[in-house]
Amino acid sequence: MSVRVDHDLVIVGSGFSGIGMAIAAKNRGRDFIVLEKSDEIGGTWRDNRYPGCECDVPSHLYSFSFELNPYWSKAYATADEIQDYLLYCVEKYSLREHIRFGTSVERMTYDEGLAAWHLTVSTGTGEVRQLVAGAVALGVGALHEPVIPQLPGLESFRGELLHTAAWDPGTTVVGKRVGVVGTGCSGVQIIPPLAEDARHLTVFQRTPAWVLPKVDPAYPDWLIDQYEKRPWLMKAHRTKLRAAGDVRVGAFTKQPAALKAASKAAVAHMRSAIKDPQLRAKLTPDYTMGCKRATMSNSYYPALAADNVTVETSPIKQVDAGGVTAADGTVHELDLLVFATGFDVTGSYRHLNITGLGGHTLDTDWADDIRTYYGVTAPGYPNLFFLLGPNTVLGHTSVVLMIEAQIGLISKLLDERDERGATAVQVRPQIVPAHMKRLDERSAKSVWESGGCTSWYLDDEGRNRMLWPGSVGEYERKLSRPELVDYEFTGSVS
Ligand code: N01
Repeated sequence: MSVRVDHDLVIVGSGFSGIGMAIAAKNRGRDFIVLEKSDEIGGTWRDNRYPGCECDVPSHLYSFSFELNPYWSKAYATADEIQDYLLYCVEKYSLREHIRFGTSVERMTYDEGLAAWHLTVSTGTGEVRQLVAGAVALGVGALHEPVIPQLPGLESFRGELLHTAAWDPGTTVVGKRVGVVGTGCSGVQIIPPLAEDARHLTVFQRTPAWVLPKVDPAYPDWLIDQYEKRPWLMKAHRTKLRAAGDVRVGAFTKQPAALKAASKAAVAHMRSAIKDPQLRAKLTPDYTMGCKRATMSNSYYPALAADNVTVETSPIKQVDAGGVTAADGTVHELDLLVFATGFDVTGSYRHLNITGLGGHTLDTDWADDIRTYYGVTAPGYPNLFFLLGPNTVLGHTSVVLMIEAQIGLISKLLDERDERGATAVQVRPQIVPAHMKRLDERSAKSVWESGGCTSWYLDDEGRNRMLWPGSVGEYERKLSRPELVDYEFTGSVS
């Protein structure tokens, strides 16, 4: 029995990456579908619905360049507003008919003879199906698989447990004793609203965050009107935001000294809200700003200074039915324990069980080190593309810019493959080690590797495997004019 390709392109995930890729595929007339394991689109912005969830990238830059939105209500959009924007894009480009909701990829295996991917997918009803795809674009994201640390005794806790990325919208904290573990970006955002309503809030802090003031004005109606009537004005605003954001990368990659002024501003910000010197000492970071993603909030420090809030810096020793005991013996009785403890950043790929050329699995190939070419292709995995993959996340400006550059490259490579009458495209394996070496050399000088902290940016060996160590402009230039000799086009359409 001959096997046939079901779809030219299968896109996995319907967050910013998946939606952007789907729009490009539709515009180019490709036969494609989108597999989405949840029952709605949105990815990060569908899942992260915790109180206070916002984007710390300016709204007018956190959108597709081809679909600017004059209606952003303020400088930094809330999760709800971003989700509404993505829903609008899905309707405008009639993508819904292409999306298979409740469909989870369990396994992906490359068939060299067919130059296509066999996907085993399961549906919400438990049905398991097979699909064959001429190419696969993974828009599954790094910040997707929530991590709950394995604290001793956690299973015995009788209160409620929640992770920020799986917030139950029906949850109320009014009158409750609440604990929050983690003070990264999610912790800094969720702590103020919880502190406002909870009877008592205990913040379990392992490492203090750098917190900058947030300048977040609402856009007045007259400006929204202007942006609607004169899109060039909105584009000019975006251009300014883009330039101001992208220039900051130098401070992270080359001149951490440039972060001194921002660090001073953050310390002054803390001092203005926190009068207790002991609390100040607990909240003062001992690593260079930017080593972990810096945060912005005007309500975080006032929340920590409130009478109903305790900052616990003694490590968590034990959880029992009634709450948490710290290593110094302090007992914190809790009704609700919230984990703002981040994500398993390579888990989203691991769970896809990807097998490429020669029966090699991505899991094994990446076990000692992750190797990609500009984060989009990986040697040994033809016709497979990563969106916002390794070494392409940003700490300084909008990742949507990176996603668009990647979509452009993927579209070009697939068009080139088809125009040549080839059946497969993959990066030449021999050029990848030199590319990774260059990335390593640049990352070694960065604040992420040398700033005196650990973070999800680094692998177990302390190598940056998440962030792009350059400007968006540089990345766009590399991807928009790809060296086609860097890729192998093989097979022929019979
Ligand atoms: O996760 P994180 P996040 N005991 O991994 C602590 C994006 N984001 O969800 O620093 C005690 O950064 C851990 O402590 P330590 C953004 O890119 C963006 O906050 O490891 N504590 C840390 O404090 C961000 O970088 C927005 O010592 C434990 C925290 O949990 C990324 O998502 C908003 C612990 C985890 O911080 C992830 O942010 C929100 C333990 N056993 C998120 N285990 C925007 O605005 C972990 N921690 C765009």
